[in-house]
Amino acid sequence: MNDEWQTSPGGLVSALVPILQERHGSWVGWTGVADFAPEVFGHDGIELRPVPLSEAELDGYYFGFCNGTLWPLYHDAIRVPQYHRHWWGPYREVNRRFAEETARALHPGDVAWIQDYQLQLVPGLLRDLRDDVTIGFYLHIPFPPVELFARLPWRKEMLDGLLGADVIAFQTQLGRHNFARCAKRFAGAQGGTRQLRIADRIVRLKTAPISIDAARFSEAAESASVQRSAARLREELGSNRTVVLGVDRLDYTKGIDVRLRAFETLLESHPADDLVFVQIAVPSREEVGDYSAMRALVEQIVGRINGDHARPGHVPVHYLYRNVPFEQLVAYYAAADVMTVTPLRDGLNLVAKEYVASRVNGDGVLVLSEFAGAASELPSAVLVNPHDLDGVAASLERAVAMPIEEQRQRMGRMRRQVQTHDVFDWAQKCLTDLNA
Ligand code: ADQ
Repeated sequence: MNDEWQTSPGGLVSALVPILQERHGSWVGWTGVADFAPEVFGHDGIELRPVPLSEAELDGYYFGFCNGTLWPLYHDAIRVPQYHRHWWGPYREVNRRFAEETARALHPGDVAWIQDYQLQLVPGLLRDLRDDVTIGFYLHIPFPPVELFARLPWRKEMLDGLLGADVIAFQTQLGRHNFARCAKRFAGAQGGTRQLRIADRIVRLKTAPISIDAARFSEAAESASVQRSAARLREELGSNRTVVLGVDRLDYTKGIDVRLRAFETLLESHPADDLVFVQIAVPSREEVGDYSAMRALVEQIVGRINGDHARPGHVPVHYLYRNVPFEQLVAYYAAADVMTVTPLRDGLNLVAKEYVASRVNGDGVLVLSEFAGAASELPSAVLVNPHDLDGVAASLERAVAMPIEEQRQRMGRMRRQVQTHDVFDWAQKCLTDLNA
């Protein structure tokens, strides 16, 4: 069985695996398959502790409470969050199961580090089971402002869960401040935005924006095979055209519709022969209604733009609805003159950093939403308000026309930031905070 396990791709796993290997740590998680509960086993020098989820729990807990309640609420309620008691029950139950499995893995004095919005009750539940360990929590998505969080019927329970941690870390200062306000307003915490007192305990709050394995992207971008693929892509897309790229999970928070509309506006004043847009969208949470609606909208806009502007041999928008392998993704980053990252709200957004890390020639323009956490680290991007369509179109126009010297100056600053603050640096900082 073990031979069939594969390590998930992505920065979080590559940063945590070496740390867990070095410390002989355990990874507590779901297998990704409903009703499948293998025993604890070792893989790649790490103890893996699967937590089972039934098909019904997957519906109520994951698609329901996590992605129908918390995800929209925490992303500025840009879709209406649903509050169902029959989703809250499974959320509590699954969190309890994770806390129990984690408690079994821990020795006195150990550190437990809990990741993300699906497990916000675990710190409190775990503390009830084990008061001899240090507990950290990291939130990968935004923490909403008090007037939105106030709507959650289980707001007090959620905060009590989080406040079971010794350290809670956020992508941005805004998230940390929002949380501190909510904890004081609804959970009886006292203190400031860096430290809260709750009963007789201190909870420390940190800002620690996550990052990527920047060297892996740069090395791939420099490799002969990726350079060949990038050159071929440029050839196929039209060597004289400016290539504009978007890469996202197909999620309504990502503003894929916004950038397509902005591109459409641009085509009104530019010959379609000069520009080409490539949107790569990885299928995501298709079981949730708001996601299938967003997919339909994106496909409608792509169809409209191509219907209006295509001619034989030239299609203005190339739309790929699929997962793209790593080397090919880097080839797209390397081939794109302009990268568009326009979420209406995003915890951080790794794609922005991946593009920057892949621009080994030092040119290229990043158009980045002010509402992505990454914006606070990358002020040299062309920052846009994704709610202002004319503004996004004007910024896209500016990006397409940006002189090479300006591109290099901006990209140079962004590359230095991403290279010196990679995901290994992030993990080290978080663990140092936890051990302090
Ligand atoms: P996500 O919402 O998934 O992450 P993001 O940070 O952009 O968003 O990460 C997406 C990842 O998926 C990137 O590594 C990207 O390369 C990959 N990806 C996207 N489309 C792809 C495709 N078509 N083919 C292959 N790979 C693709 C959540 C939060 C973010 C936060 C991260 C990390 O919503 O705000 O930055 O966690 O904390």
